[in-house]
Amino acid sequence: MQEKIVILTGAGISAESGIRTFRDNGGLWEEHRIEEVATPEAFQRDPVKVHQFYNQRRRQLHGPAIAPNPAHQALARLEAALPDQVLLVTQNVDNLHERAGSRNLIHMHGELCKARCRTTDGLVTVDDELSTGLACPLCGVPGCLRPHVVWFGEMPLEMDRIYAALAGCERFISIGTSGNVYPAASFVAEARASGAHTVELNLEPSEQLSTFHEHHHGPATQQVPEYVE
Ligand code: BJW
Repeated sequence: MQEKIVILTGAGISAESGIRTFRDNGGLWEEHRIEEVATPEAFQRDPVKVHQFYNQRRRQLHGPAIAPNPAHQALARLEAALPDQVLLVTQNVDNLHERAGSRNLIHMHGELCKARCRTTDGLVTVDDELSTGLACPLCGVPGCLRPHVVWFGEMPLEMDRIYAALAGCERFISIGTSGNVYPAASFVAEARASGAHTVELNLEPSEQLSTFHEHHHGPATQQVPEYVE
């Protein structure tokens, strides 16, 4: 039987590529209040501040210093070695998994390099900055585009496909996530209830530790290649 594997990744897998996590020491939520930058209400109240937060992160992602690390690369090799068996679900809005070569990938919390037209729901690629004065290329209305990210209180993307994969997988591997944010934090319980073997690879024990059958702690660039290869 070909084993079906679902892999969930969080900010920890990109930490060693130079991208800040959210809740660690030095994480993004130390400098920015969630209610001011990561809710639909925040965007309605102060779109300039929210655009600044995401523009700054997009600029960093496009900079020469940021590149996929050995953990992203190991997951891309795993997918290539096991065609049609691996689904990668990332909570990250960066593009390091695709830059490493992963293709069967769901960005459940959206993508930093895309924006959404609030009139048509269509997506556009963003290479540069979003602003309140920018005319939307899809509907023409200035300031219509919003970052294509999932804020608190919004529904994460492609949930039907994710739940179907969790119900049908034999192995669930969680990498570099604190297990604080739902619904991603409950995926391990879903997979386990469906009979999957569940594995955590994280720098330190996560909030969901007791639900995993197996756990290995340490930096992703060591733990991931070691576990998957
Ligand atoms: C390393 C490492 C290294 C570091 N190597 N590891 C009460 C109870 C339950 C739920 C709720 C509740 N009240 C509200 C809710 C729902 C809410 C929620 O979960 N709130 C909690 C805070 C309680 N969730 C939502 O609103 C979500 N929507 C929703 O629930 O819709 C309804 C629904 C119901 C049922 C089914 C389906 C839907 C939406 C959540 C949106 C989250 N958005 C953000 C921002 C996205 C855009 C952006 O990037 O700005 O997503 S918040 C932020 O947290 C971001 C991340 O994807 C997400 C998770 O963070 P992550 O990846 O875990 O990062 P950290 O920093 O927390 O952890 C890093 C980990 O890495 C640590 O463990 C380190 O140890 C480790 N690490 N270096 C390996 N080198």
